[in-house]
This record gives sequence, structure tokens and C-alpha cells, in this order.
Amino acid sequence: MKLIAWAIALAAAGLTPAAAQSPQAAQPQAATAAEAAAQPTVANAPGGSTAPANPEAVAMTATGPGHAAPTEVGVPRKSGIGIQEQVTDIGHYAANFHNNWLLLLCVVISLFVLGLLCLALVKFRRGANPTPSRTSHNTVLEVVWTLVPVLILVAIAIPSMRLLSKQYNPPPADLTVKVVGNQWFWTYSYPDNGGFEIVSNQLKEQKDVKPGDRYRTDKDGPPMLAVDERMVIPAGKVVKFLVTSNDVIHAFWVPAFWSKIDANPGQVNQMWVKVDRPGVYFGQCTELCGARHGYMPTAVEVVPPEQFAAWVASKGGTMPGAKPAAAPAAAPAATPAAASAEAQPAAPQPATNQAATAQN
Ligand SMILES: [Cu+2]
Repeated sequence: MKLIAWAIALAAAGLTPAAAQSPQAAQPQAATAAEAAAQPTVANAPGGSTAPANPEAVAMTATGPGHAAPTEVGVPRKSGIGIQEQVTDIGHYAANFHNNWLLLLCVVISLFVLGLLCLALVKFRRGANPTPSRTSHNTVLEVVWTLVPVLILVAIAIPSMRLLSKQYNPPPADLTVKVVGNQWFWTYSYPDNGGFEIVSNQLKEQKDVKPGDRYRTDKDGPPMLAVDERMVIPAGKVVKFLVTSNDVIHAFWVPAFWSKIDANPGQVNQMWVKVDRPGVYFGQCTELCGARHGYMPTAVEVVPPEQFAAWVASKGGTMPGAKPAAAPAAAPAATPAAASAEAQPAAPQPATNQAATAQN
């Protein structure tokens, strides 16, 4: 008994949100620091925040693809109800199916059942109906109450099948992004663009980081949902996500895109989106994946295709069909940020879930 009590106390100490959020020692990342040193103007490069010398300063000044300010769409609203505004064709179809058909059916059926209950309470109460009917069979009624639910189910099944068919019959993809879940962060790689990979960690609040470390600002996104590196995809293009996991089961979901899919270790699942509206869209892991499950958000920035190409170039990738750019010559220290990046090649990274995982 004593042993069980100790086990429970230990588990509780390890799983509290406070423990999950406690600042972890920073992990220097030589590879990304080298990339930062190679970039002449880190702060002004499109999406250029790979490994800044002073992440906080860059977060405040960075512009371009990967750093757009969030809009009203793609984020949860305070006191909001209903489904988040959809930005994909599948999302529009599904939201319409839910709001204008399923919900309508639910209301009509509920009101009908409520009406029957009230009728029975009033008309067949003992005072009004002292001698109850002893009827036990009514063929017409039995056929009706079997047939009507079957018809209702068919009326739900047809649009459901259409929705599933849309989700699982993707058009030819213009771009593929490999999405990998990790305890507790996401990595996104771009096999069509040279295979570069970005690591996306949740941004913590200012009070939760050490002085000098990067923290969340409103430009990054709402609390709990903002990340240091967003996935960037082009608007108006069919994007295929190949989703898998490095450890346990996670789930990839951006509510405004509608579709959601599990990230299973040892298995590749597929999902696709086509978003016409540029913007920043936030989501969260939706499979209970461990102590920091609540701290691995997803942020996807949709940008016009030409900005996407600039972002890919800023990450060292290439566009399909384009010749790989020549490696930049040793650039002069054009900005104080770049100069300090060169002077301190192993600038400490902010404490992140990734750093914490590496330590564990
Ligand atoms: Cu997860």
C-alpha cells in the first residue's frame, strides 16, 4: 500500500503542468548556428530565424514569409462557439454538412421526441386517461418507426461518404511536406525542395524563459499556439502531408483545414490540403501523447507562391526544376546581428520542448 502511494506521488510530481513547463537548460545547436553565420542579414532575410544570435531581437524584427502576423482566421476566438471558419473546400463542405444538415436533423428529432414526451405526460396522465389502452401491436406504427430512422441514417450516410471520398481521394500534389511528431514538437521536411527540415517548438511566455531567450509575442500568435518555426506552404496549391511519428502516437490537425490524421510510429499516413487564402493557421496535437501533449502546437503559414519560393531559398532549399543556387561566398558582416552570430557560433537556443526531449 505504501509502495503504491509512493508511486502515485512520484507520478504526480512528474506529470504536473508546472513540471512540464519548467525551463530546461538550453542545447547549443552547432548546425543551425552555422546556418545563421552563413546568412549575411539574419534579421531581414525571409523567414530568417534559423538560429539567431539574439533570438529575442530577431523575433521582434523578423519579417517576410514565416513571420506574418496572425489574422482573425485560423485562431480560436474567445467565447467562440461552433466550428472554426474553414479555408479549404473540404472544410467548407464539412462545415456546411455539420451546421446546415446534421445540426438541423438533431434539432428536429429532439423537438419531435420532446413533443411526444409532453403529449404522453399531458394526454395520458392518470387524471385524463384513467383506463389505459392495452394495445401491444400496431403494424403501421412499427413499420414507420423502423423505416424513418433508416431513412435518417441514409440521409446522413450519403454526405458522410462524399466527405470521406473527398478527403481520401487527393488530387495530384504540387508539394509534399513530411510531418513528423516527436515528444513534444513537430518537424517538417520538404522532400520536393531539397529535403531541408525545420523544427517547430512552442514559444513560451516571457515570464517562463531566461533573460535573453526568445519568448512569444502577439505577432507570433496566441498563447499556447505560437511556435518558433512555422510550416510554410504556398496558397492555391495542393499540398500533400506525409504524417508519421518518431516515438508515440500524435495527431496532426489544423482546425481551419478540417482534416486531421494520426501520426503513428512506423507508419506513414497521408492528408492533403489546398488553401487559397494566405494567413496563419494554428492547431494542436490531438492525440494524448504524454506529459507535454498540451504544449506541441502546430502553426502553418500560407503565403503566395513567390513568397514560398523565397522562404524555401532562405532555408537553403530549392524549387523543383530550379538549379541549385551557388553557395554564398563568405559574406561580410553586414549587420551587428550577423557579426555577433559569427563571433559566437554556438549561440544558445531557447529552452524548448525539443531541448528538453534531448536531455531526457
Ligand atoms: Cu503529440
